Amino acid sequence: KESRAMMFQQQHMDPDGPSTNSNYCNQMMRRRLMTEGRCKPVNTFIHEPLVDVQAICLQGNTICKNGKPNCHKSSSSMKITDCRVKSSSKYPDCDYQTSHKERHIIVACEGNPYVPVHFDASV
Ligand code: PAP
Repeated sequence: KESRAMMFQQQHMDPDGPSTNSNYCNQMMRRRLMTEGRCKPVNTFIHEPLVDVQAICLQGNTICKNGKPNCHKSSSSMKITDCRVKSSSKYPDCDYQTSHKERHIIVACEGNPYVPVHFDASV
């Protein structure tokens, strides 16, 4: 089984992106294997260097949406792309709306080293 930290990178890291392309989410959600078995309803890609995203684990501590205390909010805003499945989307043809944004992000961190394992929110 892949580690949670590797899974976070597979699902959320795209430092060199995004291509200026309204098909970004359709391509990336498939390429990163989030359209296997079901269309993952929402997912965010982060377009910043991995080291900058890992550093969020040392930044402002905050409560996660599930009530756990291991979330951290980025002190800087970051380039992200939100992918949200369209209501008209029918598996296996997963069809996403692509929204490029610049926001502070909140991630959950775990382990030693203490690294991101879950994307909680953008604010
Ligand atoms: P996501 O990043 O797309 O939200 P999600 O599956 O919600 O992915 O979370 C990834 C992992 O972070 C989960 O572990 P699992 O893959 O073994 O199921 C989840 O349990 C874990 N995790 C750790 N801390 C938290 C937290 N505070 N809130 C949510 N998930 C957390």
